[in-house]
Amino acid sequence: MTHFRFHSLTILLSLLFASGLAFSGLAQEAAHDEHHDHPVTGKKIPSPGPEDVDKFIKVDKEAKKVFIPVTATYNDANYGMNFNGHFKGSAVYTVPMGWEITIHFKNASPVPHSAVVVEKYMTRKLQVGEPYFEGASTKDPLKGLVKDEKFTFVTDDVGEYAIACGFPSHSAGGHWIGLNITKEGDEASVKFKKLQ
Ligand SMILES: [Cu+2]
Repeated sequence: MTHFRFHSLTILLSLLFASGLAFSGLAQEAAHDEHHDHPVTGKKIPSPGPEDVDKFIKVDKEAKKVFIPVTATYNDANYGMNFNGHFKGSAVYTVPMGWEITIHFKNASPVPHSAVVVEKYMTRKLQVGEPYFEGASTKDPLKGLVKDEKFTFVTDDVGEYAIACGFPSHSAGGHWIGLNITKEGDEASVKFKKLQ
């Protein structure tokens, strides 16, 4: 009987210890979410608004090609976790299916970032996974060590996608912008929400 009691106490203590560990894990995650660990969060310049769209897309309608410059940490919006000053889908590119997209990725901060095109719902995950379209990411997006790289892919499916940062937890923290591939249409465009 004594032995049994001792054993129950051990189990109880183990459970308490385990829940303590789980709690400290959550606390660490919360601290990470606030991004106190980012040393440089970008310049204090305004995010581009509707009047600036021409600087952030080049369209060749005849060739059905789009060129999109995408700078991570363009400014300090969202603790630097932005593309061209936008985050959480506040910029949305719209491109017809079958067109070719070239993304010119740049990282303006010493913090690792990357770009990978995934289905929009994937942005909520800790890791966004493989690019949806073949070739639609910077090299090794999980590590995000690329500073300047171009990649080209063909939009061979319709749907709501995101240009997301592949560095773990960044897209869940808002480091993504929208990319809609439409079935019809002969024009590509970008819309910027007005951010203060
Ligand atoms: Cu990032």
